[in-house]
Amino acid sequence: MNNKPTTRHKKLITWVENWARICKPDNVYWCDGTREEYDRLVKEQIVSGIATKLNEKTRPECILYRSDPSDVARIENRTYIASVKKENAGPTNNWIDPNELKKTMLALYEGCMKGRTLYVIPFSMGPVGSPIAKIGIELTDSAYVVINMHIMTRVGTKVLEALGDNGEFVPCMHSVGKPLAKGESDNGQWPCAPLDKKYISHFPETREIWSYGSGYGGNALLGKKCLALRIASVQAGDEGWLAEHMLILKLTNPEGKTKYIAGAFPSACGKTNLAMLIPTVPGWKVETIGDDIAWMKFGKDGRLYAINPEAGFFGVAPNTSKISNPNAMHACDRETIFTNVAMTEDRDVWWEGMGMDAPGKLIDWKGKGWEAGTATAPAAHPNSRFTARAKNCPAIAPEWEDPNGVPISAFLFGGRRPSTIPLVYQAFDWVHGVFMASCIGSEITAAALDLKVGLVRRDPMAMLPFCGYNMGDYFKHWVNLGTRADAGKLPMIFSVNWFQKTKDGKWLWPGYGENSRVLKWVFERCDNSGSAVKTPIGYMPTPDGIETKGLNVSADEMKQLLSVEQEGWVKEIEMIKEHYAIFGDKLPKELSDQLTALEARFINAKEYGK
Ligand code: O2Y
Ligand code: MN
Repeated sequence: MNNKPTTRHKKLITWVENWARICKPDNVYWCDGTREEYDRLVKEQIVSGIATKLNEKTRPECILYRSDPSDVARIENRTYIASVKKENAGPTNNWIDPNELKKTMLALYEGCMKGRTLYVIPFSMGPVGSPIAKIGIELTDSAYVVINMHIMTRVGTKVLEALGDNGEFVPCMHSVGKPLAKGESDNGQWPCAPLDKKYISHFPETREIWSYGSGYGGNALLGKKCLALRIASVQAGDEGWLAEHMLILKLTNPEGKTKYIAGAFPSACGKTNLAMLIPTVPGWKVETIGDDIAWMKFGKDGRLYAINPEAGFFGVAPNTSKISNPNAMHACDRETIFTNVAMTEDRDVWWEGMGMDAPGKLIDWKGKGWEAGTATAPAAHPNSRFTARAKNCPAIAPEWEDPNGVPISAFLFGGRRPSTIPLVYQAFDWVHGVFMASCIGSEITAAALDLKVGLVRRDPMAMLPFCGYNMGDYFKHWVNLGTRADAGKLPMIFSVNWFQKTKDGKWLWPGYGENSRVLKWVFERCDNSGSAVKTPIGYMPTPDGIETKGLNVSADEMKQLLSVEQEGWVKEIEMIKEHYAIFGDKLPKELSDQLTALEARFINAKEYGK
């Protein structure tokens, strides 16, 4: 057992000792990040009954967990930005006074690890030693968290070596919030606290994360949403870089020329699919750098360089199939942790939208028998996940771990918009692009059982749940970055929308691999070759700008996909005014000027896109 500190970093040792005194674990274990450690923890979890070993022939080195039904997703209404001043959390975050929150949480943490081991996880977000990477230390009483962190980040001794005796780290405190009495065990049950005791808390001034009561995903794997987005966005704002909810892909044209594109889309808009896309346009190739988060800094050449701070994918299983995303399917062929999917009789995995019927009787995500035809609920939870190693993805780019990152040529911003927003258009310039990004979002559908059906839930830069400070200040940070850089070297900014529908509710655009047609135009615009026409909303492809050979979309449908409808945009402008109103005087003047200019362009315009 590594129960002695494997570092001489005094501040770190004292911090761990302090938490051990509060939480009173039976043991303290310093993770070394080795494969042997991973295998041992997996074995222990299988023996204890909390994890199930899957079929070694069909799913080598794969295991399955079933979580508690109260602990199945990120919980935004229990997620807090506890800045000293409420104004600094801004109108889009849950705020609590940090002293009050710490008092409440310290009472919960008191003795919370009795009967358990406190694992110390040194991890690096980004390749160890990269000038863009950051180190975090997560304390947790969950072995599930340790093995997931092994896949999602770089863990262990090499990180402590990079930290040295007094390096900087982000302290990340986590407990499942379920102490064990003497002789008690979890008995194969997922440990967590009730919903009203769950807290996912961020202290931006001290760059601390405290999480209590949930063992699931973004609530517990603290490197991902908590560190790499909420805390890192604060650091990026202070230090002049970007921590964004973006995929990064590498696009290669038939001549072998490559460009790197980053894209921000709200959760559940197909980011993982786009990052791993297989183009339908002959000769073009997409490779993956990352599927969820991008950290970007300016290089010496004035261009913006991005790294993927993660080392794996925490992907949604339902609707992932050999058709929608063969690369993701292959990434979870082996060495994968599945959470809340269904299990087949021969101990393989199954989920809705996997591309084949359920093979016979299943065990559903709640551990109960399930049969197609008689079942009344899905076999896999809609937010069930695979934790897969990036290196096992066939589409991973050879340079995905380049410590210096890759130079970004374009940013894509998108959401689910059944009308008004065209398939693709390009910003006139940086500030106009920031304006576009600040307005993205998805239309609220009847399925969400929301009273505001038809309205747009805005998700600026897809960062609504992840921006660790006042979003008005975050907008200003984006505007300012443009003034610090040579305009010609900044990424070009594009809006994309794969989700337009016909009047009778059918998708207008096939999506998936066909999105490569849009990527091709984006590539060509960045290469000064794609043809475009100026409209009130931005530059749009000319009728022949998008490659349509082999595409099963009619000329009329293409016209609709690429039209600017005056009526829809007049409504859109009114909705943007409402959206902007919540930021009060924190809304940068540059962005309100953009809105005024957009409105003026429509007033001056006679007819567009008809
Ligand atoms: O529900 C969770 O805890 C995971 S959320 C998530 C996971 C991977 C990538 N993105 C997200 C997200 O919500 O954006
Ligand atoms: Mn995400």
